[in-house]
Amino acid sequence: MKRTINVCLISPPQINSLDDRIDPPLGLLYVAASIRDMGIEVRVADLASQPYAQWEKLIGKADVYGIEIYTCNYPISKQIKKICKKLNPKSKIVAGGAHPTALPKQSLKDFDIVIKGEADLSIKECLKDIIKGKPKAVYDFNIPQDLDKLPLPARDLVDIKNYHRIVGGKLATSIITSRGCPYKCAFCNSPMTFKKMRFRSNRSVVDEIKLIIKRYGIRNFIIYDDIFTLNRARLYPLLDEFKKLRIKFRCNGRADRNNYEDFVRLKESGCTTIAFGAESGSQDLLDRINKKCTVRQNIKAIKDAKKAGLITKVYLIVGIPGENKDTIQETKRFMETADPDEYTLFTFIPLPGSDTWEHKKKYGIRRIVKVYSEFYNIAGQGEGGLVTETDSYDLEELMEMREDLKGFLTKRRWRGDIQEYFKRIKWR
Ligand code: B12
Repeated sequence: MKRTINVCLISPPQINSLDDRIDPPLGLLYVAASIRDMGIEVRVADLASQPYAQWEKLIGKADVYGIEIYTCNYPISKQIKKICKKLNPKSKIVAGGAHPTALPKQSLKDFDIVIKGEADLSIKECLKDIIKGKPKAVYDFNIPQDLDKLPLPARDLVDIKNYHRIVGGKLATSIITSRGCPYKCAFCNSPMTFKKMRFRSNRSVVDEIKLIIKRYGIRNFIIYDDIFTLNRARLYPLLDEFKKLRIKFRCNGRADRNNYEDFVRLKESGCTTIAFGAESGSQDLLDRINKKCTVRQNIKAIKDAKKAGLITKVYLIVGIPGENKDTIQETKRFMETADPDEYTLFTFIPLPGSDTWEHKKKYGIRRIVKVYSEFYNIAGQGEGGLVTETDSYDLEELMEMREDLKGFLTKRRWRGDIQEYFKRIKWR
């Protein structure tokens, strides 16, 4: 391999999605920034919403290609790899992201190199090895301990105004102020990819926001931390800074960790919407997935957050192992009692890297239809692949339960950004 190389990082499209150009590929932009820091030329090809006929042109010739792979994108990533090899048969294809992190051996059958977990540091080692002509097959977890030392995401490599995220009625963009999560919910891949919880300093977050305002004039944000509101000692001073910046934002909270005062402060600092992973109205199901939170806590948090003037959103999952007609009724009752403003309904999928994938028996998972393109969910629409059978349901029963819950949910009245967004895309 020659001494000077160039890299193209690729974000595959999400073909099942209603709209896959909703947020810029933030993780990929972090990786791009690290590569640029080495003085290596890097481009980003975000294939979201791009016609297939354009892919070859968008990807272009490079020495190294990096593809971000979620499980549902695995099949399409293999197609993308073929395009890359056609463009440059000598190129190396690096696979990263949630899926190769969870299933590195399998991923190596289709790609040249796998980087596990956060790639900010490993990508540098990997590219140096490629230049030397001796890359490893797998680069193991190399966790950045001090997030402040990482370069900010290379947002200039995409057109961030060409994404559709709406927060507070206006175009927004994504930021992340911490990585990882101290909880280990059985359905989530985050503990596998991030291993350890780390926070950025408030100064670094404020500097990034100021830069985005200055460069792009964007003042509305979606904060993608697994739980933004975890640590009051850092949260309250950060919210004071947000107030001064006059921004609007949306974030994820946690019902058992937040109280009314937190919600009031969030509201005062420009928070429009807070989302909780309520998942289900059945305490038994919450316990089964190690949620470490009660239905009562979820109800109280939603009521308190609404009282504080926030729009409240809940993430629900239908088909948690153990789900049956009775637990569906419990979820309906929960939604009636808590009365959140918005919801997203996901269909349960044992995602590679999650505990439900690793320990199927423990959760009574009888069957997984391993058609990876079906491992998707469409936010807001309640649509998603049906891939699991458990001790309490088969595929048909799962579909019936989902239709039942969807029927109930769509009859209720909702308010929030997602409704606004759906109005816009219907209108377009
Ligand atoms: C924000 C987010 C989204 C956003 C925006 C995604 C984006 N492109 O930024 C939206 C709403 C669009 C989205 C959609 C979906 N998401 Co999502 N999402 C997330 C979330 C909450 C945060 C991602 C993030 O920004 N993290 C912070 C950055 C720093 O980390 P990162 O993105 O992982 O990137 C690091 C590493 O992964 C790695 N890396 C990333 N890309 C690459 C590329 C290369 C070449 C290399 C070497 C390394 C590398 O290095 C990065 C820097 O350290 C994660 C959960 C989580 N905690 O990570 C889920 C998560 C990634 N999503 C997930 C899923 C399943 C989906 C959906 C299929 C819908 C769904 N929920 O079912 C869709 C499909 C999207 C698609 N394009 O195909 C799963 C993936 C699990 C899996 N095995 O596939 C996760 C892990 C959540 C979970 N349920 O466990 N998502």
